Amino acid sequence: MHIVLVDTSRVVLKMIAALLEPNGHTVSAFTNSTEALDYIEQTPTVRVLITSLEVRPLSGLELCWSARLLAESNRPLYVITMSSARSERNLAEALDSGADDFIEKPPSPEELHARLRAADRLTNMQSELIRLAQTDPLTGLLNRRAFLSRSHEAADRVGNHGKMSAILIDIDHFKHINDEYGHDVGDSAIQAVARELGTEGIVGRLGGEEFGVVLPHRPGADAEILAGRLRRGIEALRLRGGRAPIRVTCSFGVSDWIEGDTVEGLIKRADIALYEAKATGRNRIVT
Ligand code: GH3
Ligand code: MG
Ligand code: MG
Ligand code: MG
Repeated sequence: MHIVLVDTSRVVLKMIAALLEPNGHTVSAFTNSTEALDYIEQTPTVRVLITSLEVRPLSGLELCWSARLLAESNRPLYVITMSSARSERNLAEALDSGADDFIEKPPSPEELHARLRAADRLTNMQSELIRLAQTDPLTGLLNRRAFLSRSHEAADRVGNHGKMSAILIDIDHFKHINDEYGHDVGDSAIQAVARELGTEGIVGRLGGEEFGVVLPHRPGADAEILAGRLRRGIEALRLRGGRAPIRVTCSFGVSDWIEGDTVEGLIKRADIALYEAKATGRNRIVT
């Protein structure tokens, strides 16, 4: 596991790293707690934070608390605090500040390894739960909630004056596919369209046979080009399930980020454009 280790003493850091590294762990050691927090924020592979309570400039408890807030935005992070003065109060304060565990300094190798095995079990389970909560099981794409949440995060980075665009995609006459060939063929049509959407931008299944793509930092013109490519790719699909190969087409609504925009506004405008694409004949793109 990738472990961030924080202590004011380089000797202590070296000693603990020497216990961890032979067991295959990657250790990033810090004497400064603010630098450690920045590193954790920028490094999604970090699974475990081990920090002394006596660190600076953020105290160990403040570091715990801040790391816990980062972890709430959908990443598993196991926090272990360390103190040479083990008192009931230290222990309770650490746990109340968001720590998962508390060890005495210096830790015994057996205890440290056992606690890290617990961390490994727990963070693996958390990762799996996070993955399940974000994924649409039929297509493997982001589900609606995760799609919107990623889009909001992207919009925060894009800001008021930046570029961003969206595409909404809906399969044409999908009821006909279900009615004519059955629900299983309908499902495989949804899967085939989902595969065709690829991985450019934030891609999600928003509902039954409706999908969304958000392109952070890219103008509507780029979204239009991508939509054109997707439209042609989907049109060229030939699905099995009937006597003859089954064709499928989609309609597309494209929208562009405007000053003071919100994700809701962006998607609403793409939805209006999509509605127009349906009304004017389907298998087309409206911007
Ligand atoms: P339009 O061109 O106007 O979009 O026509 P449509 O037939 O696609 O219309 P609509 O969006 O109303 O129909 C969607 C249908 O998709 C209704 C629903 O029964 C079906 N559906 C929704 N989710 C699933 C799914 O997971 N699998 C299958 N096979 N069908 C689904
Ligand atoms: Mg519809
Ligand atoms: Mg449809
Ligand atoms: Mg629909």
